[in-house]
Amino acid sequence: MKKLCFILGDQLNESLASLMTIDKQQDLVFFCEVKEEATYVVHHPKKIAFLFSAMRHFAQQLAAQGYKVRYTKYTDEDNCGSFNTELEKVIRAEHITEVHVTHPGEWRVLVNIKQLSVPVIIHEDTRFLCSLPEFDNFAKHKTQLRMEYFYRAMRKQHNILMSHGQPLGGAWNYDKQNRKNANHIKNFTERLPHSVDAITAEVLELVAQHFSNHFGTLQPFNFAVTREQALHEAEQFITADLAYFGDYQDAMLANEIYLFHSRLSFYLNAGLLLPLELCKMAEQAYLNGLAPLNAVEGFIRQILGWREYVRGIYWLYMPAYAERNYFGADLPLPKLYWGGPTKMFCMQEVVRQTKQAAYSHHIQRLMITGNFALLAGINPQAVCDWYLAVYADAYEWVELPNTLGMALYADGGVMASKPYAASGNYIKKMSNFCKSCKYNPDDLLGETACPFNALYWNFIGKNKQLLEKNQRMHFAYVNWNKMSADKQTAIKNKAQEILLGIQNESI
Ligand code: FAD
Ligand code: DLZ
Ligand code: SF4
Repeated sequence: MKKLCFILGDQLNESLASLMTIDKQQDLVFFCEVKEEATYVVHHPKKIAFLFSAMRHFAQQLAAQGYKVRYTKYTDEDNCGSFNTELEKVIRAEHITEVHVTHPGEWRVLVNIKQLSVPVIIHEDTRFLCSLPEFDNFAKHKTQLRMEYFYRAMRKQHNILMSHGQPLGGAWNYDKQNRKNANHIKNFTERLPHSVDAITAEVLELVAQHFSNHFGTLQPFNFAVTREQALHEAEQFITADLAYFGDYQDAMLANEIYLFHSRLSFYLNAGLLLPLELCKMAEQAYLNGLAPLNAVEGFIRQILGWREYVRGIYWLYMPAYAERNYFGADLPLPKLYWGGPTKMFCMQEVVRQTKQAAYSHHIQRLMITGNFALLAGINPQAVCDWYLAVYADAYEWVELPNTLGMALYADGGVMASKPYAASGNYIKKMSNFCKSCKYNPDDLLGETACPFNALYWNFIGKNKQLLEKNQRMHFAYVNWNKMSADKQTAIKNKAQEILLGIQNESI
C-alpha cells in the first residue's frame, strides 16, 4: 500500500493529521498549484503570490526533513489545471492506493476530492480548537446559536484567561471599553520588512505574468511566507500593538490600513501560525503586564470565539447556507467595488486599501463595504464572491458566514442577532473619513446628503415586516414610525435616486 498525503494551500503546518499518518520513507506528500483554484474567483494577485510562495517554502521544508515531496508548479507544462486531474495523474504514475487529506476548508473542495478513483481518507483539521463533532454537539437542541455562549465554553475548555473556573477580571467580555476612535493618533508601528528570496521572486514573476488582469496590486509584496517569518509578525504584534488592540479595534483612518490590528489572519488561515499558540502568547502578555485585559480578552475572543464559531456555522449549514438571501436582495455588484469612481470617500478609501494590501480590517469590511451592500440591497452571492476574491485571508469557511451572515444578515439571524445596519453617523463617529468627503454625514435629504443616511432609513422602512419584531431593532422602528408619511416618502425617493446614481457611477 502506498499512500499520498495531499496538502492544500491553506494547510501549511507540520502538525497536520494527514501528515502524521504517512510513512516518510515510503509514502508521498503532494502539493499542486492549479488554474481552477487560482481563478474560480478572481483572487487578488497578492493572495496568489502569498499562497504559492508559502506552499513552495513549506514543501521545501518537508523535503529537507526527509519527506518524499512531489510538487506541481503552476507553469509546469503538463499541469492539468485542477486538483482532481493532477491527483489522478500522480495516483497513476506512483501507484497510489489511498489518498489522505486534512478536512478542506471549502465545501466544493470536500465534495470534489471524494470523487477520486482510490479511497480518500479525510482527517479532522486539528489546527482548530473546536472539532466539527464538538460544534454539532454545542448546536444540538438549541433554538438559537449565539457566539458569546460558545466563547465562554471555549474559554473554560481550553483554560484561557481563567482563574478557579471564573473569567480573569470577573467578566467574560470587555467590548464596551473597545469603541474609541483613533483620529488623534499619528504614529503606528512600522511593518516588519520581509526580504524577497529566490522562491518568492519566481512566484512574483509568475503572478505578474498570469494574473495581471485580477483586481489588486502585486507590488510592493511584503508578506511573511514561512512559519519563522509569521512568528516574527506575531511577536511584533504582541509586543508593539496588542496593548492598544482593544481600545481602537473599531476605529478607521484614511491612509492607515492596519491601526493596531494584528494582520495575522493570512498566516493563521494558511497554517503558518496556530490559533492556540496565539491565544497563549496574548494571555502571557497580559500576565506579564504588557497589555491590559480589555485588549487581550478582545483579541482572544476573535480567535477562540469568532474564528471557531464561524467555522462551526459554515459546516453546520452548508451547502444550503451559501444560497440564503433573507431580504431577497438582487442589485448587481456596483463597479465601485472594483475601483470604479465614487464620491463616497469611505467606500473609495476602503476599496483603495483593499486593492493595495489585499487586506482591510474587520470594521471596514463590516461597517463600510458590508454595510453599504446591505443597505443598497446588493445580491449576497455577488458580495460573497467579491470578499472571497479580494482578501488574502479569504477561504469560504470563514468568508461566507462573515459576509452572508454577519455583514448582510442574509441568513436571517443565524450569525448575528440583528443586522449591522448603520447610517453615516456611525462612520463619522468612528473614522476621519467624512472630513475628506463631498457628502455631509449630518444631512439626510439635501443635495450633498450622505448616501448612507437615506439608504439606512429606506432599508429600515422597506424591511419593516421582517425586522420590526426584533427587540434589538426597537429604537430604529420607534424613530421610523414617528416620521411623517411625507418624510418616509421623501426618504424612499432619495434612496431610489441614490441607487440609480450608484449604477450610473454618479454617487
Ligand atoms: P485582528 O483584528 O487582529 O483579529 C485577530 C484575529 O482574530 C484575526 O487574525 C482572525 O483570525 C480572527 N478574527 C477576528 N474576527 C474574526 C471573524 N469575524 N471571523 C473569523 N475570525 C476572526 N476573516 C478571515 O480570516 N477571512 C475572511 O475571508 C474574512 N472575511 C470577512 C468578511 C466580512 C464581511 C467581515 C465583516 C469579516 C471578515 N473576516 C474574515 C473577519 C475579520 O475581518 C478578519 O479576520 C480580520 O479583519 C483579519 O485581520 P487581522 O488579522 O488584523 O485581525
Ligand atoms: C486560494 C488558493 C489558490 C489561489 N490556489 C491554490 C492552489 O493552486 N493550490 C492549492 O492547494 N490551494 C490553493 N488555494 C487555496 C485553496 O483554494 C484552499 O485550500 C481550498 O479552497 C480549501 O480551503
Ligand atoms: Fe462615507 Fe457618508 Fe462619511 Fe462620505 S459622509 S465618508 S459617504 S459616511
